[in-house]
Amino acid sequence: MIRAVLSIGSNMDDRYALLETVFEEFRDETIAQSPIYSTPPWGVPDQDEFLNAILIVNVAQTPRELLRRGQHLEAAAERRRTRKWGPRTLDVDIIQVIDANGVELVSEDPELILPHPWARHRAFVLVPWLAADPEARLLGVPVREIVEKLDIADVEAVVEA
Ligand code: PH2
Ligand code: MG
Ligand code: MG
Repeated sequence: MIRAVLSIGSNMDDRYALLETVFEEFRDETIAQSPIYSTPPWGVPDQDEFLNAILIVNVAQTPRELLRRGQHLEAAAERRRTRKWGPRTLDVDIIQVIDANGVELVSEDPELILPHPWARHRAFVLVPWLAADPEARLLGVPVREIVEKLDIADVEAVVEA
């Protein structure tokens, strides 16, 4: 059994319905879920606002199997990979994995880098994560402390939808 933190996002088509496909897929394995947030596009600014949320799941799978499940949902959403950090119908990212012994996994595997290399910079991940788990830690550091060091404008721009 692993515990994984999933960040989900959408800025195309019926965003709520697309996020709902992920909530539905993991309904029986979800241990915590954030509200849905409206977030300004990060990285590539000239695109529509995103909806983002965090889901914390317990799954009897390997991280790779979990990755495939997320990719399957992205494919079902007819995700097209056009531009890095560009518009997408659905993105399911694995932010962190904790193994059965409570140890946070660290991986340099280019297909699944853990923890997610950009997570610490992204208010659209960290703010929902704190809402789902106020005690969350990333590589031992309280997520609350990481958020305090982000640009306050970026943090305040992440608002419940
Ligand atoms: N995802 C990206 C790039 N930029 N910005 C927001 N607000 N939300 C996202 O989910 C997002 C993004 C690439 O995965
Ligand atoms: Mg992503
Ligand atoms: Mg992704």
